[in-house]
Amino acid sequence: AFEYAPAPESRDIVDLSPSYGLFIDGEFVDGSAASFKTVNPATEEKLADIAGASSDDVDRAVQAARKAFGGWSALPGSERAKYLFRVARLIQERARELAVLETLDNGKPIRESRDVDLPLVAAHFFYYAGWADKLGHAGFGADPRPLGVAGQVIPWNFPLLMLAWKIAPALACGNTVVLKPAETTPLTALLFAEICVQAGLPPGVVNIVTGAGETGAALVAHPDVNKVAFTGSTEVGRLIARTVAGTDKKLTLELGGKAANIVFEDAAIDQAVEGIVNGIFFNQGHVCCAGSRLLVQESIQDELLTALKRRLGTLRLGDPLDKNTDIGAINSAEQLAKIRALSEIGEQEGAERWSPACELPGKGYWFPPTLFTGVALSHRIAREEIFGPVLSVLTFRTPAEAVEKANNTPYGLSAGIWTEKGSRILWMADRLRAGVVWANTFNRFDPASPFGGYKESGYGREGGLLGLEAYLDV
Ligand code: TXE
Repeated sequence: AFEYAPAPESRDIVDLSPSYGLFIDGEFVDGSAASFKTVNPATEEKLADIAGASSDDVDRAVQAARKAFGGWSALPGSERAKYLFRVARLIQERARELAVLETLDNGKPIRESRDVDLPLVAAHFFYYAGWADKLGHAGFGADPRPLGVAGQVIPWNFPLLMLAWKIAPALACGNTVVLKPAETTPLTALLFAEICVQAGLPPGVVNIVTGAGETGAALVAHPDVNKVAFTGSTEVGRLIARTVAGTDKKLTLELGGKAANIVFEDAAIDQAVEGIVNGIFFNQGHVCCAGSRLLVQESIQDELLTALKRRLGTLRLGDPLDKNTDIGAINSAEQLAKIRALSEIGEQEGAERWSPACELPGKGYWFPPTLFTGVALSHRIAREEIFGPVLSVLTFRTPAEAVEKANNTPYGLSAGIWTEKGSRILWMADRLRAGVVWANTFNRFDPASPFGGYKESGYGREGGLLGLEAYLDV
């Protein structure tokens, strides 16, 4: 029963349909709310029309997931694992197609979707497939139980990877899922639905409803949803927490960040420069754990900034489908407006703005790599999430001052430390209020490693063993 058909041949070129339906109970169906279009942010050209899910459609999807829950949760874990391994292999087989589609819909460089997003997406399905028959040995008691129907709402910065973070552990634990992708990046979730069909996943185990915030709100509020998982803005996270309060739904929230990337005078400077660039310019800075504040020790400020500016001058911005591109398009006009507005505020507040000479394409949404120096902790560009390719530089003198400044933010998602001193790494990591602390690296992910924030960055963990706990009654 678990033999799968070979992947279709020559699917390197994406064959886009003019329109896409909702995926409910194993089938693509029409939506009853207004359809909307998804565009290529690098060209502003329409890619496809997408069905809009009304609250009735959300209800149908939740009912399909409820109906499927009995059978799916009753399957032995080893059988659920077979389906998940199969999904993982199909993702690998169709990785090029998925990567091209992700880049078209999101604007991220193909080098990233091909070499980072897609391998991690497959890795999450493999990792959680491996747990499906070992849940009794995961430290949660002999017989942990799935929660039921999971309602999952995800953002546009890593459309397929956020889907994997949410769907893989949910299914491994025996839950069924209704997922709402972001309205600007629905395409890879819909291709994933096709992969679920190809993998023979029983109807109703995975359902995808497309639409804007109202669709997400209807899903989160649905009385038959047992677990809500959200990644997105702190503002919407708060709304969702209010909706879920007073119900028996479990909730995990993964929200914004304002991470400090801390460089000490004894750091290997060239390596630190690469880490800073990766920290803030990876995915155009549309990363919740982006190293958006550079904290540099005062004694090396000039040396580091000179090296960093030289490096920024070599970054190539342009066509996301070009394999040589480092910086792609900003995902939407709204996000571009937010980045522009906060950058203007940075100048008004007195920080000094710098970008390398860089020609922006005439069409599409673009923002050059940007550096702000002379930034004070009180400046908005040092406190608010810009979610774009903009780095705010601050300085410190002592490790204690670095800790104080790094923690001086409402967020607490991640931090980075660059030093050759092992003891200092441990001393700092103990004191940084961040869910993830990287040392001499940045933006490094692994499905076995739990990820999530402190403070206004949210609660709950995704990834690793703790990522299972979020989908189980233990
Ligand atoms: O987020 P929203 P937006 C931050 C980042 C960015 C800002 C705004 O700073 O500039 O948020 O981005 C759905 N009930 N992050 O407006 O609105 C929405 O349809 C239920 C950080 O895109 O939070 C989408 O699917 N769902 C972040 C998802 O929520 C609702 C990633 C996220 O959209 C809803 C993205 C509602 N009332 C943005 N309203 C991160 N942590 O990585 C909207 N949605």
